[in-house]
Formats: sequence, C-alpha cells, structure tokens
Amino acid sequence: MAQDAAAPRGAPASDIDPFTREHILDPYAWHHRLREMGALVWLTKYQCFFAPRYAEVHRIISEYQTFSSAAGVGYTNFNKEKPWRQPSMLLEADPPDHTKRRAVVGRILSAPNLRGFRAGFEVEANKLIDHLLEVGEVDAVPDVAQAFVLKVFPDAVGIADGDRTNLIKYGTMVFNAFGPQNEIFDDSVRDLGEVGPWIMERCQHKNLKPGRLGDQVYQAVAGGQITAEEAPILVRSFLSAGVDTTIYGAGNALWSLATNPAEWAKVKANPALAKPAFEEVLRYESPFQTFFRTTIEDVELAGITIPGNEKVMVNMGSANRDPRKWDRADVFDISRDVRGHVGLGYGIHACIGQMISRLEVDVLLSELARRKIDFEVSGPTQHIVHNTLRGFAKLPMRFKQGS
Ligand code: OVV
Repeated sequence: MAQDAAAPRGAPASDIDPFTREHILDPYAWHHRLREMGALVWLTKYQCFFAPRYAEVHRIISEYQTFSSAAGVGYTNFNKEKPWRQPSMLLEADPPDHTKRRAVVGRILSAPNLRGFRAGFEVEANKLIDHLLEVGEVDAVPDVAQAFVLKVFPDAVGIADGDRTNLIKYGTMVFNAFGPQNEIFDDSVRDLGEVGPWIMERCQHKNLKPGRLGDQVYQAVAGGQITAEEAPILVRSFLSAGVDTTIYGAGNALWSLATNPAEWAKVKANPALAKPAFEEVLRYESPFQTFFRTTIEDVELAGITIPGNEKVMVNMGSANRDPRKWDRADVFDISRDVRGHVGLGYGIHACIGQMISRLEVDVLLSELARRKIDFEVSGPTQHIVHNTLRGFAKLPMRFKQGS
C-alpha cells in the first residue's frame, strides 16, 4: 500500500491502477482488495477517491445534489478541462436542466411505449436462431449479440439500414472516454473525425423514420416540451448508450448461462425466467463497471471529508459483488433476490434505456429457451480491454438443438 501525503486524512491509499490491461481483464481480485481496505480508497495515481462497496456506491449515486454529473461522469472534470464532445443532455447534466429532458425521454423509453416492438424483435431472434442452428459454431459477440442488437435497436430508433458498425465505433469512444486519457482512450477516439459527423447526421429529424423512438423525441419539440437544440443531442444519447452496453450485456448473459448450465436448464424449463436471469447477469458481470461523480462541495462519507470539485470513482461492478450486500456474491444464481443491484445505476440517472435493453435480451434468451436450444463455450474467450465496459471480444460458442 502506498502512502500519499495528498490523501485526505483518514483515508487508506492505494497505488493500484484500475485502468491497466491486467486489471481490466481480471477485475474481481483487486475489487476485493480495495473493498477490504475501506469504504473509500484514495487512488494515488489518479488523485481521486474510489468507492468499492455497495453502501457508498448506492449513496453516491443517490445523492445527485452533492455528487454531480454535470462535470462529466468520466475521469475528466469538465470544470477544469474541456470535454471531448458536447456533453450529453441527460447523462452529463444535473437538475433542473436534466429534469424535463429525463421526463420526455423516459416516457419514450417506457415499457408501455415499447410494447409494440416485442413481436418484431421475436421475428429477428428466430431468424438468428435458425441461422445459429445451421452454422453451429459462432463467435457469440459479433454473430449473436451484435447481429441482434444492431438489427433491432437502430430499427427501433428509426435509423436507416447501412453501415451500423459505426454505432459500435462511436459507443467504444464514448465509453472509453469515461476513463483517464490513456492509450485505450486515445486508440478509440482516433476515428472521431469520421464517425462523429456520421452519428450527428443520423440524429437529424429528416433521417429518422417517422413514428419510431428518434422521431418521438422531435415530436416533443413540436409539443414544446424540449427545444429544437436539445432534440438531436437527446437522440445521440440513444446511439451513444444503447448499443455497446446491450451487446456486451447479451454476450455476458450467454457466457454466464453457458458456464452455469444448471441455471440455463431452469430458463429452458420456464422461459419466463429469462428476465430474472438477465438481472443476475447485470449484477454478476455488470457490463457498465464504473463511472465518476464530482463533488459539488465538501462532503463527509464513511468518516472521510471529500473536498468540493473532486472526482469520485464509483465501481458498480465491485458493489454488485460486495459480500456485505450479497450472499455468495461470486456465484451466478438466477434464483437469488437480485433487487437493488446497481448494474443499471440508481436514482435520477438510472439507466433510462433499461426497458428496451431488457426487452432485447429477454427476447433473445426467452426464444432460445422456448426452442430448447443449448449452447456451450467452444474455445478460448477474451475480454475487451476497455476503460468502462466489461464484455467479451471473443466468445466462441456452439449452439445446438437440445430438449
Ligand atoms: C449512460 C450513457 C452512456 C453513454 C452516453 C450517454 C449515456 C449519453 O447520454 O450520451
């Protein structure tokens, strides 16, 4: 353990770097170490606090009045440094700016408003499953999770067909940019000059299919609930936040279920269990592992005073495996009471797209279950090296008709 003169009084300090390749690929051992060190650990390398335990993570994301999002939810403090793109009007905003936009987009992404998409998602899932049974062996991230999400989600937003892999390039930039400006960050923003304008063009009203989710944002402009300037940036949030997260979430779900066949047997026996199974995936292999908040003023947390205008790193992945909160935290168990997991955040910034993301993964898993498909990992896997997200870069899998 390193000592650090700059560490606020009473805080344990660690020289661990959460953003090295090694720590990204294998996070759970060092999460455990930091949870045992304290409720807040000072990271000497980044000169900021790290919250590894459930209770403090929950408190920080609940108290938006103190732990602000408007200075960015990445390591970059927008009060001190220029953001790499125009900030999100939802994610990187506080009340009152945040409030009306959240209400408008929240209605658009609410379960009742999404109900009409289910049947179409099922058609796509079944086409994909037919294909999987034909070819047998695939890489489940590009060939299953990505193939499905890149079809159904942009269709729901109302994006034209075309080279949708730009959406993944953009998501990769957005989520890596929440980390420090390391090599991973630099590598992923390299194509910004090309992909940024492509994304903004997709967010224009004229390029969004009438009636779909993107168009509904513009209808709120016509209704006077949001301004014309807000609309394209709100549509941009769909494209920023909705693609990579759900792809890696679906990949993590397939891996978790393939490596816990007794749990998949339960889902096959009762496809309605696809829903709780995905919630357990969000806890056990949280696709969105970390973000930051910025203190508005001095605040006391776990007996330590955090000064104002300081970044605090919040680790949902670690909170979701904190044994102070969860029994057998490292066990994947779809029957557990998973309520309270912070895989989708909590409070006023809780994932606004959670209903459509859940719908996508539920359709995929419950159709696999209904058709009694079995799947197994069929070769060496590899995780993504990513500043924020946890998922697979390589996930070889074999799919076959089971019973
Ligand atoms: C939750 C999230 C992640 C990335 C981007 C955004 C939101 C956004 O609103 O742009």
